Amino acid sequence: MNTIKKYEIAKQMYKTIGVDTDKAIQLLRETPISIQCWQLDDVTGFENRTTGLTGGIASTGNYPDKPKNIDEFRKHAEKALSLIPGKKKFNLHAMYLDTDDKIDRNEIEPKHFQNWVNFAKENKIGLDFNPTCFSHPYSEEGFTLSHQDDTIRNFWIEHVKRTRIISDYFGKELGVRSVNNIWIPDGYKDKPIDQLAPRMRLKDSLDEIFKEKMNNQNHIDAVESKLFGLGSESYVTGSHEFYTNYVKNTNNVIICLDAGHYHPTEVISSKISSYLAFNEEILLHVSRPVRWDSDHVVLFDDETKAIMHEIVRCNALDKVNIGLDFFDGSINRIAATVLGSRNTQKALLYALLEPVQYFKGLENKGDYTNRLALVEEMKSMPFGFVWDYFCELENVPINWLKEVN
Ligand code: RNT
Ligand code: ZN
Repeated sequence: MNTIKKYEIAKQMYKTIGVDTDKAIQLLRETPISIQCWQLDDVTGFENRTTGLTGGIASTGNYPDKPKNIDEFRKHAEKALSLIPGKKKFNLHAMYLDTDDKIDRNEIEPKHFQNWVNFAKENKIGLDFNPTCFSHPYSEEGFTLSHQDDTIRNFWIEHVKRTRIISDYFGKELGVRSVNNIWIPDGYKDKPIDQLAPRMRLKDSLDEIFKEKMNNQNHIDAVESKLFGLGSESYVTGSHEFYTNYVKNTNNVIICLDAGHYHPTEVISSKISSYLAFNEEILLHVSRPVRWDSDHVVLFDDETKAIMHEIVRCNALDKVNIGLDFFDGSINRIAATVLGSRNTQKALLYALLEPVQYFKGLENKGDYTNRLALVEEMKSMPFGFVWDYFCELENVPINWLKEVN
């Protein structure tokens, strides 16, 4: 049976429970997914440097065919993008600059990213951005924006200020707002005596960085919290509580919730509504922690579905920016990028195919028996037929693996 016939059957089945599959597909098509560039090369980038990946994050594995230069990298990116349906953004890090000049992080300018803007225009996608506050001699002492040495702290302040200008340039050039997400690795391996002083310095650095007000149509700032990293097991300056308070007290800065940055049994799907209750916009780093912040490829698993259910059930597609963050060097990197992106979109479609209003009605009536039973029934609905139809509409292969192989 062909894809359209299968879709028609699914459409009728969803219709009987009050779900409009065409509408779900339309919403999915319009929702951008921000694809992290760094899965394609194990978080390496294109700077002239000898430092490996630092900052307490790690990509393991040595699958062949890691791109050798930026042109090859862009070819891999294009291949991956061509196999991912829907609306896309490409998420760059400052260390992916494109220039032959020897530029340090406190010297980057929009012109060093001009080729990326061209790339985005050609591929009809938006861009997002990140300062790179790791893999650099000035991050080796474990502190950047909260370092006690003013020379080092000011170096990073200047770097981040410049990333805001570049992010703003992306937004202006592409007509799609760019999110500039600040994540710093700062923290202590062992128990600190003074937990407050680094946080006071981080607050100070951020205030200085955000002093220059920017047009939020082109650019918005985000800050990403974390519980621990390799080498910062006991204390991280930019904790969840720190940034939650920071965004509450600062206009136009949003929180970034990374699925791997909490205690092992803590999930970000249960945090989203607490920000929405205060009308806060959110950036997500959809990821998969396995025992620690391991950044495994995103699966179509329970937590990814729970995250998307939350967004849809809270009617917050316009409040939540969906970004991805994983890096696995042990498998084909293009396949990893495609798989994690498609799984995220699948989870979103799965959530969009739920009769939310009906379920809310059951809940409000106190009918928890039907709520539980019907949510379980949903799991055997012909969701896959709708997904395949969506891929066909978007002109991307249903069997994408064949292409990568
Ligand atoms: C690190 C953060 C951060 C990075 C990227 C590469 O724990 O999750 O988002 O993964 O900046
Ligand atoms: Zn992250």
